[in-house]
Amino acid sequence: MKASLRTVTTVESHTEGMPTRVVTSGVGEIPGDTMFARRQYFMDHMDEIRQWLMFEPRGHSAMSGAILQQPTRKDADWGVVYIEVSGCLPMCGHGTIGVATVLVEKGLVDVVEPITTIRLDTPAGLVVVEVLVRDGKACNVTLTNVPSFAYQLDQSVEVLGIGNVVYDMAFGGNFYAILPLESIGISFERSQGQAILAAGLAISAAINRQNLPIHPENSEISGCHHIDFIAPGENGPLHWRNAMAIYPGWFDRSPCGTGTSARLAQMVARGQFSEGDVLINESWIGSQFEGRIAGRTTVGDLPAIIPTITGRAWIMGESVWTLDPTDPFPNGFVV
Ligand code: PYC
Repeated sequence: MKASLRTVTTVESHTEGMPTRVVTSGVGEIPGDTMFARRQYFMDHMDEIRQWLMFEPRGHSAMSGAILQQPTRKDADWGVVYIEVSGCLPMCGHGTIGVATVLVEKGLVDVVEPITTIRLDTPAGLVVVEVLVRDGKACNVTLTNVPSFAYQLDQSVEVLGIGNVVYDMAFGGNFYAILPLESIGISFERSQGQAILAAGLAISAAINRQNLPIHPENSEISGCHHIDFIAPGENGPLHWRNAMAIYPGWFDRSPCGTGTSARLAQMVARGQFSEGDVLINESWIGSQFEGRIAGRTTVGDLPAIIPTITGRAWIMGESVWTLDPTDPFPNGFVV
């Protein structure tokens, strides 16, 4: 047997269609006193591990994952560093639902039925999840996300090849530009996928050049790489579909947890959503999350909500990844 430079184990899950490769061993403790610092260290010094596990041939153009860590804070059960093909997000909703499902179904937390509460130390702050468990199975996960807020409404940028584009900017753990897909003259159809992704990339480049969003309390969180193209659903005013176009050019297969949080904050700011309402947010592939408001707060000077997102994840298998020293693609590749 050939010597391996690295070996990691993962549990493979998907959240409403979107993969979360949960790294359960092999990475070790990432240096850093907070999960935000660990994420930064990982990006600066260990990014080849992300590339190895996310890029082809081990991953694909929409691959996503999470590295389990011991928490850096006493009030948390587990720490998480999110990884994906585009980089390391401070917070990821579908990833959190995948992680919680893995922690319960693999016995990595004390499981209490019917509700197991898990406190996760994420780079964006403490995220509490409640897992509905029946006979050891995680039936669904409700995460209480970080404070989410409408950052700027009715913004506009000039976009090469499209013209003037009007959007709202909101934060739900990442920044999201939200706009009706029909406002750029494209219909919500699978056949339009490439046109939507191209428009998303052009709009996010224009926003980051002309109107860069910066988190009011953490200037290290800035920029918008997620464009939330929305379209009405068929079941009333609180049912919406979304084509979530993400840099460098892929759709979230799930309805996007942090995107749903941002959307809730934007709807609240527009007076379209309030306590007691339930947003049904439907993904590009037709899977759904439910979004609710659990409370209100402020971020900097901005009114904010505490959103909850409910969705489901499934474990698909487990892997042991090794790296053959003669493998010509130790960091994978992107085509
Ligand atoms: O669920 O928050 C999310 C997410 C972000 C990017 C892909 N999924």
